[in-house]
Amino acid sequence: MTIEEYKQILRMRLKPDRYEHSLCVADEAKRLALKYGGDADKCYLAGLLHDITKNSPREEHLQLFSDFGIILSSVESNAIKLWHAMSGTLFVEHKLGITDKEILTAIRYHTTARASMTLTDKILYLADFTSADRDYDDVDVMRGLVDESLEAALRYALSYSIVDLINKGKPIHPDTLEAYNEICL
Ligand code: DGI
Ligand code: FE
Ligand code: FE
Repeated sequence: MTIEEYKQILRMRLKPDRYEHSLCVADEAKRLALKYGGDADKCYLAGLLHDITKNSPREEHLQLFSDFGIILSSVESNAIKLWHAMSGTLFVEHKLGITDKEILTAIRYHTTARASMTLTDKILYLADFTSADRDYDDVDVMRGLVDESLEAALRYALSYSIVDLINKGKPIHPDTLEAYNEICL
């Protein structure tokens, strides 16, 4: 499939603002790959497709989980915002036929992060924070950090996310905690 064909599928599946976000994350992931010696094409494609099931109804996520044998943990069952990282990976692998493990794991962990992230995992996770469409309190700090060091940006982004989740009284996924702990050790 060509990039244009992937974009066509995204335009059908996503709301206009989410489609624009996907294009911005793809551009940012490519920029970071070129800056940090990653694979620019893979990072671009992972960025383009990372939120492909973000606007899907709950039935579509649940159908993908049941078709491909995914059992949700209690934290996952109760945090619907985590679903699109798992269902998106299944969609990209099984419906779009993408087999590249770098792309698949980057999409899989783009929301929670995880311990032992690959360069592509880190680039996608951070591009989702620093893409041109993003606007939140610390976005300028994040954009500064991501151009200094991926590790420093990762530490800041994970701390920011965990504090935000705690302030909202939400459960923290173990993968997020493992990513954070690894950086602190
Ligand atoms: O899909 P995006 O909006 O571009 O960004 P994302 O995939 O990083 O999703 C962000 C959302 O996911 C945000 O509302 C917080 C939520 N989230 C991220 N990590 C965790 C989490 N929610 C819970 N409950 N636990 C987590 O560890
Ligand atoms: Fe996402
Ligand atoms: Fe995103």
